[in-house]
Amino acid sequence: MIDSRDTIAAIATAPGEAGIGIVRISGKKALAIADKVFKPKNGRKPSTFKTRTIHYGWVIDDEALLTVMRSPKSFTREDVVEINCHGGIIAMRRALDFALVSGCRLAEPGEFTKRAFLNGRIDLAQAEAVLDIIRAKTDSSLKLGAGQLKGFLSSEINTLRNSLLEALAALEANIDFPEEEITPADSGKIKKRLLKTREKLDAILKASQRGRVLREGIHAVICGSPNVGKSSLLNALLKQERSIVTSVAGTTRDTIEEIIDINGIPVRIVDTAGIIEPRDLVEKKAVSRSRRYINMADIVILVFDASRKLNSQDKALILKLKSKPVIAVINKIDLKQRIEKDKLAGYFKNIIFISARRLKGIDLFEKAITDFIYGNSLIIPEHALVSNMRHIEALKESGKFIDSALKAIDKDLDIELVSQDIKDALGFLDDILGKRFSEKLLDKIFNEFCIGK
Ligand SMILES: Nc1nc2c(ncn2[C@@H]2O[C@H](COP(=O)(O)OP(=O)(O)O)[C@@H](O)[C@H]2O)c(=O)[nH]1
Ligand SMILES: [Mg+2]
Repeated sequence: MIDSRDTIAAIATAPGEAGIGIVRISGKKALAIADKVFKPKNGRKPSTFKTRTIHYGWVIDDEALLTVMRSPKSFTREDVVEINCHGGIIAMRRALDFALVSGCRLAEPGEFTKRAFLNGRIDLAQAEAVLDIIRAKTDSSLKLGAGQLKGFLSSEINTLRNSLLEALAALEANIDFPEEEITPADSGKIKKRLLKTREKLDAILKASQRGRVLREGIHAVICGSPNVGKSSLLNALLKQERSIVTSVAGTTRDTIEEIIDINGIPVRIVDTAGIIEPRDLVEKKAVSRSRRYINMADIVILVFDASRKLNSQDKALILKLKSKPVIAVINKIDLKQRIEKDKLAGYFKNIIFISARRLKGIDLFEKAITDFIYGNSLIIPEHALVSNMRHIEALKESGKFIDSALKAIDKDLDIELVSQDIKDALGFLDDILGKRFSEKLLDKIFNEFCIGK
């Protein structure tokens, strides 16, 4: 086990060449280490510096700035110093090594954030939000993470908790009575409270689908016969050339994956080779890979060429993809149209007409994706959505125990039993906030972080 009271250090910025790089040190000895590592121009000792001040000086012979943040007003609530030095790998490594030999150890992944949690500055959902913010791929995903870090989600969970705590208090007021039965008046009150909590919990869970989409994105795969314009469509979406676009059939021999931002949704989009009958080993591999992507995909984008009649490959693809959610895209509408639209309309609800080359209809295509994901569901502000699978599972479990408590009341069961159900429901809400946690859970969460965060 790691001694959480020792002092830790790490490079907090991304490796590589950059204007500046930051070495972060946190713990009781942070200022004593700064005394050894940092030579301020004014000749004073960093341990005499006021909190939240910044100072010019040197680390060995490199110019640097030192920021001092004393406990408890720091990210970890411990004494923290940050050394801004030049961003080169060697410059940063040297500053870090100097700190390490001066009496601290290298931080574990996510350990600064873990300390912020263990020292009570943020709850567990907020700590998880830090990682979501770092990983956010779109503006909306960022808003989601930022809202969670600010505590919007935590405050929703706390509302649920308080509501359950009230029900519990009302229930336990009955325990002193000899019959150990709930008075009818109280029983009505407690039921009402539990039902209201259940309702609110359901609303949060319902909106979580959108939260998950924003946090994790969706998987889309582009299929279609060779030469219909699959790569051109991906490029039109990327608005930059990425995969090779050419008029030779079967150029995209393998798959290409990109993450694109479609109205705030991170869409992982794979451009497949579009081969049905492989001619060689390379194509065979490409076909089996496409099949895997198709199985995994939330949505398939099936592209057709407007300028020709449906061929056997198109038809084979239509049959193969019948059971998947498909957006059919008819491309090359800038050319004379020969495709049998009526036939396609019999297969697909969603047909979008575009010209990937002329960048026509791309916005309609993007709207089709957004509609597919959100349907007509109400748009709830990003900042209050549940997006993390761990939170969703805990909410579901909590809901089960609320249901069980309600049933127990209806059946006039012992107060103890009802009370235990409510306590279990509370326990799962506590899991979300980290009021209750295991070492194993913390390891799982923080091991996903990088060192220095
Ligand atoms: N006229 C026209 N040609 C297009 C359009 N989209 C793609 N093409 C052309 O069709 C050919 C095949 O495109 P590509 O994207 O490589 O098809 P893929 O095999 O399905 O990936 C290329 O010559 C493209 O320039 C379009 O909207 N209009
Ligand atoms: Mg292609």
